[in-house]
Amino acid sequence: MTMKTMLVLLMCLLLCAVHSDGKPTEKKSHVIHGVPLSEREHNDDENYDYDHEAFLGNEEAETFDKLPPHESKRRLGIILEKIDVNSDDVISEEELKLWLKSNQKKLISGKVDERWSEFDSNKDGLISWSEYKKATYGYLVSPQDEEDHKHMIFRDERRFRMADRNRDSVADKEEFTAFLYAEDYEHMRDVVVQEMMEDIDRNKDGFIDVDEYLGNKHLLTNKQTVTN
Ligand SMILES: [Ca+2]
Ligand SMILES: [Ca+2]
Ligand SMILES: [Ca+2]
Ligand SMILES: [Ca+2]
Repeated sequence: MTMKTMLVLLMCLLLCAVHSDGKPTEKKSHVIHGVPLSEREHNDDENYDYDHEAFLGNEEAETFDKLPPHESKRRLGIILEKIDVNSDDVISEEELKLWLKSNQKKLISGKVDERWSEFDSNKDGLISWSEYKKATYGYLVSPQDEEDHKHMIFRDERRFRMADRNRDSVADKEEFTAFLYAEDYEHMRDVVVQEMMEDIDRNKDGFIDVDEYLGNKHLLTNKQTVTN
């Protein structure tokens, strides 16, 4: 078995363990549900692009696509050594999870960087609630528009305040990442659960019945993050 075949098998095995179906994100709020390990489509019948990017990171995957086979094999060897933290020549599930988690963090960090200037209008390196609100809801002009989006704005502000851990009313990069990718942060769990309850409990009786559960199952299972 070649190293490349081994790698593909390893990736399939462990990606199956760490990700589930990728249904579209619910548009009820701006919290990002489930961070994909790659932006490419995951379809192993067609190709392994998703797995490659998840495993290598998007920039590295692009570089690998252009390399001759002997060079990609050499570089894969180096990467495998990096993943094998305890150097026992075996890559454990835990080691691969750590590796994927670190790639996922880099992907998220890149995405936050890409969007930062959209929100930080006064360029002070911090994002205030009013900057976020203006950039996100500034297009709402009529009082009716505002009224229609009142609940969404309320939810965003509640999550923004929760992410603002030092309570200085502005978000630094870490805080803003927790705001956007709340599901990945322990201290954001309460607000994530609260938002999910609000989305799923349609009749607002404080419980989730079977119909409500079945109708919103994707909200509860749409996880592509690497979990412990
Ligand atoms: Ca090892
Ligand atoms: Ca600012
Ligand atoms: Ca803050
Ligand atoms: Ca209910």
